[in-house]
Amino acid sequence: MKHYYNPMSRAVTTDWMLKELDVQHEQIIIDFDSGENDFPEFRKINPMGKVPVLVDNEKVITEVAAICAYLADRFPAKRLAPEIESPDRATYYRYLFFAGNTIEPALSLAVSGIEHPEPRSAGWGDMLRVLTAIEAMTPETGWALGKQFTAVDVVFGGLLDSSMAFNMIDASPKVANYVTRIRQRPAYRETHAAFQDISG
Ligand SMILES: N[C@@H](CCC(=O)N[C@@H](CS)C(=O)NCC(=O)O)C(=O)O
Repeated sequence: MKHYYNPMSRAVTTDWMLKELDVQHEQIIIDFDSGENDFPEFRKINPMGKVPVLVDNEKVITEVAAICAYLADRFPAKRLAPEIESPDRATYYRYLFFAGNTIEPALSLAVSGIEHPEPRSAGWGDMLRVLTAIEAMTPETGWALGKQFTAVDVVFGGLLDSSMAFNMIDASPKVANYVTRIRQRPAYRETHAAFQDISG
């Protein structure tokens, strides 16, 4: 399994997922400064020229949430996904897609000081709605699906963590406490050395 990675990128989240699962992999560092993500051989693997990328059995997987969900299903004994028949699967998918489809674009626009002119047609609505949904979806205790830590906490929790570290959100006490629990996980700590300087 090959993991295309850069230590100051979203690939830290997939690296954390690999560490949670204790999966052996080849770590291939993509150096943005020398434009390695624009090299034709990398663009052939991911035409977006972005990391993370996971290659497993010659199959390419891109997008943080897709990689984490794939890995959770690939190593079911580690129980980082609810079983396929479990009713929790509904909530699981909801969080996985909410992170990339809704939180990410809303935050990207907000930090650039841009407001979408038509929140009703923008899939993410607006920042107020997104923050209200984050507050409602953040668990008071434990993890997003309850007692079981899952890939959702890596994806959704990881995004809240980096959003706080880069001052993109003003976290409520509930969100801050959840992120504190995230930051205490040994696999998180092992994979977020560069971020710990930022987040403290
Ligand atoms: N939607 C993608 C976003 C990936 C992404 O934006 N990666 C950034 C680093 S955090 C990147 O590779 N940027 C290099 C570029 O766009 O040139 C995902 O979830 O994986």
